[in-house]
Amino acid sequence: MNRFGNLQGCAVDLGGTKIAAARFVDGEIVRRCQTRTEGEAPPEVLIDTIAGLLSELDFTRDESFGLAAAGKVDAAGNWGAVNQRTLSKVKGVPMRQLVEERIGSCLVVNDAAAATLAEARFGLGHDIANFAFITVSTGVGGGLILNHQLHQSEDGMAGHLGFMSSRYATELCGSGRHATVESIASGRAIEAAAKAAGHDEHDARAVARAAKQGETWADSLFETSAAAISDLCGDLRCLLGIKTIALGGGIGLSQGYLGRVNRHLTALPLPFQPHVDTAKTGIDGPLVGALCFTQMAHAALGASNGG
Ligand code: BMX
Repeated sequence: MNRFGNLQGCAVDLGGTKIAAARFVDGEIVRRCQTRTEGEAPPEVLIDTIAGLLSELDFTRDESFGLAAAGKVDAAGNWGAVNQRTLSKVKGVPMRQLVEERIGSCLVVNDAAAATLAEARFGLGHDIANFAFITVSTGVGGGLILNHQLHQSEDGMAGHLGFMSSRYATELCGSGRHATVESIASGRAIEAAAKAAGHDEHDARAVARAAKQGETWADSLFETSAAAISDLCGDLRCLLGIKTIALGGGIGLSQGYLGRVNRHLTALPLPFQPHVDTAKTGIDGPLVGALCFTQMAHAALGASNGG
């Protein structure tokens, strides 16, 4: 059995830091390319970047593709950044329509929701009725599987776990809310805290290296990030009875981060401790999930047409 079942076609993952594209053949990624996300770019430039990546994969208009994007995606495929500091010109964008005009047929889904689908089908959430995915990356995102279904809301806000409140946070978040999990635990938050501590040449990877080399200021930033994520896991346990949570994203998957989260979790009373492990679909989760989402939509359409 191939790693990702029978997935076939192209997928794009537009995250806060990078835009990645991949071509799947019979459940395996056979080609991939990526570029940096220009956070200040207008939507049409971001769409052009997507078009450029897909052309590197010899995508043709008669194909359709799956697009996972950071931001909220409503039922009509309109796309808007919740954290305006990450994608500052993405507001109420008719993304599905613009992409179809510029590139070809595509379905759009939030990137963390896509990774949730991927993990439910090929990873930690397989065959589990109630499951959550949390990405710790540029932001903190998430997705919920409730009764074996991806939980979605009309406006695309459902699953935005990074905008829950955190007792470790005090700052104004890019979402406009104060003291969110994202504002203390995300890659951007770690970078901002490093800068505030006088280490302004450190991105999150550099902070991780410093922590590994025993720098206590860097270690404490990751410790606080992990503590906020472990609180979020405890919240999901008592809010939705979720017992299994997958952790993804560049920071969530980084060496030692899961151990930090689980150490904080063991400080909670047992009923608040879900099982937390790293996402088996890894950094490819959003790409895999974008195609899963597209496959599910086409199957549902076929069924409703009596196909
Ligand atoms: C933010 C939000 C989510 C996204 C999450 C992870 C924006 C632009 N992003 O919470 O929609 O899923 O970050 O995004 O509002 P990533 O770029 O870190 O993968």
